[in-house]
Amino acid sequence: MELINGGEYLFGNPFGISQSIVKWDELLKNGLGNTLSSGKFACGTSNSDIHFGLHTFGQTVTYLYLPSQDGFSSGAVQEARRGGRAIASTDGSVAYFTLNGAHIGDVVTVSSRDPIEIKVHAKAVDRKRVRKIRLVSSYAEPMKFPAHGRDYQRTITIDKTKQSDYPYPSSSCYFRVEVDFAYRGNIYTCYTNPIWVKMGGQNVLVNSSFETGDTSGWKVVNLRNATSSVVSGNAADGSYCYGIYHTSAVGWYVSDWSSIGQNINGIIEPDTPYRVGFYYRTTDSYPFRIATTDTSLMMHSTPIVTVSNPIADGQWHYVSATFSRSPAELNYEPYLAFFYDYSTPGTVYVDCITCSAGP
Ligand SMILES: [Ca+2]
Repeated sequence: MELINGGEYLFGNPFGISQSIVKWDELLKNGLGNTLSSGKFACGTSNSDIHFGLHTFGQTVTYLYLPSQDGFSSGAVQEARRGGRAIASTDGSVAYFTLNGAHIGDVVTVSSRDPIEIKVHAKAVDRKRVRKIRLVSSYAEPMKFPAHGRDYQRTITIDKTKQSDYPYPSSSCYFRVEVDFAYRGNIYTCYTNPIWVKMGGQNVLVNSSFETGDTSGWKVVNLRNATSSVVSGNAADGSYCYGIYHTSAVGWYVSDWSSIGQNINGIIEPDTPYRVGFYYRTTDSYPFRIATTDTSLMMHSTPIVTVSNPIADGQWHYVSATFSRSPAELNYEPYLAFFYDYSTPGTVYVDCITCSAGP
C-alpha cells in the first residue's frame, strides 16, 4: 500500500497521507485475526512512483530492514517487502522500533502479564530535528512523546503491574510508530510498519517475577560456592528480581553451579506449544539457559532457550522460545528450570520468567 503519494487533495478528492493512514489502520485492524495466523498484512510503504507533479523525485523514501543483508540482492529486498519490514518517510528521515526485541513485520507472543518494551530510534536527515514520537495501536488512542536532537532513542514501557507509558492491551493487537521531524516550521514524518502482538495464555509459573521478595514456589539449587538471592531494585518487572553469583574457577569439578525451577508436570498440557520467556541482566559473557529437567534440577535436561552470548551491557534483555513435551517427556523431566551452569564465574539477574500456552 502506498502511504505517501501526492498532496492532501488531488482533483478535489482527499487522496493525501492522513486519508491513507486512516485507510491503512482500517485494513490492519480488519485483518488482525488473519495476520496473527498467517503473518500477512497490508504493508505500508511510501510512494513507489511519482503521481503528483509537486513531489520531488527521491524526496519520499521507503526504507527496508534487511538484517542479514550483505550486498545487493533483489530476493532479500522482495522478502523484506513481503515480510512487512518497510518504513515510509516523507523526507528521508528514518525511525525504527523493536518490541521485546522483535522487529517490524513480526508477530510476537506476549503472555498476559508480561511487560511490553518498545524501543524507538529516530534519525533526522539534513538540518532537521526529531520532534515527536506517536505510538499508535489497534486498541487505544495514539499517544505522543516529546523527542529532540538529530539522533534520538527512547524506550516506552507498557506494563500491567507498574507505572506504564501506555494502556496495557487486553487482547491481541498491533503497534506502529510515527515520528515527526521539524525544520523551519515544516513537519516531516516517518511511518513504520506494525509489530503484531499475540496475547498468550496465563503464565503457569507462580511467583514468576519474585514479587513476594523471596523464592516462594521455586526449587533452588546452588553448588559449591554459588549463592543466589532475590534482590530489591533495578528489576525488569515490579520491584524484585533474582540474582545468581558465581566466583569459582572454570571446570566442572571445581566450579560453581546453580539452577532454579518449578514442577510443570500436570500443570501444562502435554503435546501443546508453550512459550517460555524471561528477562536477563548481566555484565558477564557467560551463557545461561532454560530447560526441562529432572526433579533434582541437576541430572539431565533438555534445553528450551539458551543464551550463549548474552548482551553484557548491564541492561535488561528479553528472550523467549516455544516448546512442547509429550507425557513421557514430562514424566522424565517434570521441572522447568533456569540454569547458570559450571564454567560461568560471573553474575546474572533474571526476572519475569513466564511459561504460557501459545506459540
Ligand atoms: Ca520482578
